[in-house]
Amino acid sequence: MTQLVLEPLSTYCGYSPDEMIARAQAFYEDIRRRRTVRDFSDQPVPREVVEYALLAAGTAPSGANLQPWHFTVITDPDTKRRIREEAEAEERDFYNGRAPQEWLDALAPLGTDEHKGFLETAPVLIAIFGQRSSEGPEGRRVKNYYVPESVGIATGFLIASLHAAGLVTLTHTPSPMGFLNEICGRPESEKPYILLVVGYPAEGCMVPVHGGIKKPLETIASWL
Ligand code: IYR
Repeated sequence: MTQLVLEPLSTYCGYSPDEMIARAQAFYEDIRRRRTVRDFSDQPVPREVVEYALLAAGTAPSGANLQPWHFTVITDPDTKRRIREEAEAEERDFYNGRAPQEWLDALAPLGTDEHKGFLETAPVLIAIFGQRSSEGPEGRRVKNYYVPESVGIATGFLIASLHAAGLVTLTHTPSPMGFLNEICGRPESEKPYILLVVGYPAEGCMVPVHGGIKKPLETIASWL
């Protein structure tokens, strides 16, 4: 068992209250520009941008710091085509019977359907897996904790980092997406959570007005 070893917190940066407000506001002003995009350009993205964004994702807090995630980056056109075919097969069932009407009604303002051409057009797909267990000391399996929460936080960091770098994303969730294990060569102990589509917006890219409307502060937060 690894014992507790402490070190001074040397990475912390403190600011005056005014600076804190300015920094919090600046972050908000930048992140509020983020829009989910479904119309991608095929322009390739610099690999280093994706690598730094993945490094940023990897700094996320996680249950017992077990970092229960794996990111498979797909740029190969044949692999993207296979993913599109599998995703569209699932989505066809979803939109033509599997999804209850209430769900389809909720999706109507987004204009989504079973056609997922962006899975081939966008230069980068990132399949995000959560690891139910990982390999511990001497090859033993150790259970991971708070996997969905940890993966969700890491994905948030990833999306924010890609946005800050000037890329756009779509958090795509073909359902079910077990086919990603086979295509990405990931073990059954890993569960695919999100297929993140990454790239530049197509020229003249349009987004739904609905998606830009965010709930006001008084609605999303309360103070006691
Ligand atoms: N997975 C389907 C349906 C879908 C579901 C939700 I919740 C969304 O926010 C968007 C789409 C699809 O990708 O079309």
